[in-house]
Amino acid sequence: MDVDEIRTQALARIGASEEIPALEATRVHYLGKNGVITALLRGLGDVEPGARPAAGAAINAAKDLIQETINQRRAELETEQIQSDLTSQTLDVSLPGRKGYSGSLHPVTQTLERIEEIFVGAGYDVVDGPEIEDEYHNFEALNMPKNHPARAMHDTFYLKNGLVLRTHTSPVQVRVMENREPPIRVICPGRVYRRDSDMTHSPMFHQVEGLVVDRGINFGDLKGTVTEFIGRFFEKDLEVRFRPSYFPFTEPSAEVDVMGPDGWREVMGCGMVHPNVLSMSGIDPEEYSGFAFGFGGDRLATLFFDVQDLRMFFDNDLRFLRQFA
Ligand code: 2NM
Repeated sequence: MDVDEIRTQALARIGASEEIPALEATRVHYLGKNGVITALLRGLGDVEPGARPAAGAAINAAKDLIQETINQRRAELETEQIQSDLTSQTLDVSLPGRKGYSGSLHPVTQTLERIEEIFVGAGYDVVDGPEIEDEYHNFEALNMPKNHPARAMHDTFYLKNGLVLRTHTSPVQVRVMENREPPIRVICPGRVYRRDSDMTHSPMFHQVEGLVVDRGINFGDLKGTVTEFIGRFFEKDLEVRFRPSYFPFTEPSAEVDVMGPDGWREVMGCGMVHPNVLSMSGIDPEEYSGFAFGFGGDRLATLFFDVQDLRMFFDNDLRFLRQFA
């Protein structure tokens, strides 16, 4: 083959090379150490001296053209590669991201915070105390001496050394009466424990108790406070009923019902603090009187959020909890 044929064939092969490796093979075939063009240049020695310069120039021109054409083809193939990478590998930034969930306060916490807000707005202090109590603060100081039948109603968890898991937050209020002078206005939210579990009872639940002690506090103050609280908590003017009841630590005592969709619903207990309870904690019942009330924070949450089974609040099922975010 002469140079012209080789050049023509080489240019055709370069144009037909669709991938960079194929193009590189073409380059080696013509311009490599053992390539076709290289062989022609080596063969120049056998050419008749007079024809040598012209032959050499022709081969070199072919060699330069082949090299130049390969460079152009390589640039083309690289551009094509980039274009195809761009189409096959681009990110569709319009795709929606994977959905994440942000945490939120537990519905019982939300409820307790709303309750605290209402009472703080009325000038009450929020107070807490130990969940492990001695029997004196949990029972005796609340007018429930040993063997008092009301103690049996509390389904107490007993610990060693005369300690108990508190069955209500009243012992916190006892400690307030021991340590402060009237006027006293406190609410005590917190966990309490009773050996009880069904649709409406969990062995751990949250109580909120309120206590007001001052000169001249009467049952009208209690009724007004409780009624106002219920209206603010449920965010509507609900019908409220006070029904006579009994607690060892209050006299008189009442249960408070609220009119719901299917009739009266019990929401809390309350009463005038028993004179024995005041005097045991160092407050003179001749000079001062007080009212107290108590309710389940979780129970109020079930009424507010319309949840059927109170234990759902403690199952930690995220499908349930996310509904309150
Ligand atoms: C209730 C109902 C009625 C109450 C009484 C006291 C204290 F410490 F002052 F004696 N604290 N809480 C009380 C009264 C609690 O819960 C149903």
